Amino acid sequence: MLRPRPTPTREVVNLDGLWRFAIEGSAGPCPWAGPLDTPLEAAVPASYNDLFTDAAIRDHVGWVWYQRLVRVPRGWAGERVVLRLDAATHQGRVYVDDELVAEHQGGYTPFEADITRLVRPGGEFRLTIGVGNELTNTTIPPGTITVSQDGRRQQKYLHDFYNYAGLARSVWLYSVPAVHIDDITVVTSLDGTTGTVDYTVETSAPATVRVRVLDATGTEVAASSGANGTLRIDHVTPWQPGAAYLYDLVVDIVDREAVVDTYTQPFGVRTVEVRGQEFLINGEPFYFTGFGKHEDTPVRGKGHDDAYLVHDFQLMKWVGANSFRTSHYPYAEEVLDFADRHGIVVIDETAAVGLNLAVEGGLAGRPHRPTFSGETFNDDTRTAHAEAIRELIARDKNHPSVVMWCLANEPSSHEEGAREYFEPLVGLARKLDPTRPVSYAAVMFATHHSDRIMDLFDVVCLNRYYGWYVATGDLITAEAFLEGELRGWAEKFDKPILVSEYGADALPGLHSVWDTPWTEEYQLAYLAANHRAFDRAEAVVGEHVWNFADFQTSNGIHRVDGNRKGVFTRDRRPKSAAHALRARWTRLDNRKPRAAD
Ligand code: BDP
Repeated sequence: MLRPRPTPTREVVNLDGLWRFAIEGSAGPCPWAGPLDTPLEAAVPASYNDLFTDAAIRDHVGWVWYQRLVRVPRGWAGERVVLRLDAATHQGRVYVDDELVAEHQGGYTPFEADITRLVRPGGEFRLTIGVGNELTNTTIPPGTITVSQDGRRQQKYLHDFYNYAGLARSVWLYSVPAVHIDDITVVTSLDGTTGTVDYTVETSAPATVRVRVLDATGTEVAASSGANGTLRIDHVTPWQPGAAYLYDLVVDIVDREAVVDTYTQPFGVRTVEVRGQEFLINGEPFYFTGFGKHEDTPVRGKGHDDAYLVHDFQLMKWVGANSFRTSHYPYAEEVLDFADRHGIVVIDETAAVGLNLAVEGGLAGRPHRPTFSGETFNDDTRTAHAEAIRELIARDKNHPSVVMWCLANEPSSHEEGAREYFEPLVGLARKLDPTRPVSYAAVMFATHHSDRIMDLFDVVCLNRYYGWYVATGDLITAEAFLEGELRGWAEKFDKPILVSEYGADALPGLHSVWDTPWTEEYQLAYLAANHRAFDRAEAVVGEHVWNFADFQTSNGIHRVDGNRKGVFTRDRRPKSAAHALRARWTRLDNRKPRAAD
């Protein structure tokens, strides 16, 4: 799916700002049929939960309504008019005046509606968007709704981060010509100093397509015609981690000599490959340094914010991070565009976090309901999960920064039914994108002995908390356990290992000379113990600390004002660990440190 971009044949209007806002039941039975009767206004983009001081809004389970008036530019006569929501978390319903024009399930991928027949150039319409936040056993991510004894509906879920909801990304109105470009797919490879670019263009009707490649100076370096083909770029400048280089693919639909529609798709030329226990980018072994992140800031919740985007990337560069994982859902497209332009490597994850009922049994492994069964996560869950994979790949396939798909975070991969659940999903991801490795992030409970699915994937991604949830406060035992487990996975699967999570909570300002959990010193010592084990295990190709920054968690979990495993605080101040990571990572130059270094 193409991002809305202004081009000589397309115009884009951004609809962000203040919208009328109400929660279900507070604005009459049919709020889209007229002006929303409410004193409240909400900012878009932002999660709505932390904007107000009313707990009934923050804890609301169900639908909320956003409404505003929109004027269609008067120059759009003869054009198609399209509404685009970058995200509605987790369900969206869009009304133009009284008419339902789009419905969407899944809170982190975009959807659109062609509303041409309902609006007129120069005219105004009432745009109402319903956003639902309910999570069930057939949504991605999943959850359960319970009713308390006093009648309150409550949302439970199997992940720790707060269930922020609302319009957390931009809303757009844009125009396209009647015959237009629907989609573009670019796949690149390198052949010595020549870059090859396989492209496919989908159009709304049969049309004559012309393509050109422009380099970063705007000079044409290749051209062709036809809806698909291969372009060759001599003396190509590859896209590299830390040294981004982007070309533009300019796609035109032409009718004789007239350009009917034109769209510019940026792309980078690079290859990704897993070979033995190595992860190769452009044929070179790559060592991942960085973080699992969250879209999470004070007040805005999961609302996209360009200022935080710039600042977070500055901090990642400062600390020597060359990569991050979009834990635990697809991030705003602005983030991936920025990563493309700044040479940061991305592992792109679906929102399938919490497919794991073993967590109900806790670390002690008490009896729990089976994760994969008709009553728990079933065929309908998998159908929703498949759609999440389809929408993620459709949205992000052209980003050079994205080097791997992560299909799920911490599913119960050691339980019966896991293989039946995951095998078709891995097949789907490979069919949709045969060029990128596929992974999932494995939970502590699943060891190399008990896991049932790792052989289906390309990279062993491990979330491991030795020294925090296991062997708490005993880093000597933790280091030995960790090293043993890393060796076990390497021997059994002979694949690269990425430690996709490791971390310890730390309260900034809390200090101790002892190995005392929650102190800044303990977070430092914890990371150092982990690093020693990584450096001795040859198969480890990367380390993603959990988390980049402290983040908000649900009320139902024991945390001190959120998850404090951040290397930076929620307002992005470095803890002591940030300086230690900086010392380690800034001298690596994308290569694996050795135990002797
Ligand atoms: C891991 C989860 C992550 C949590 C983390 C933690 O993948 O989302 O925030 O644990 O407990 O299991 O800090």
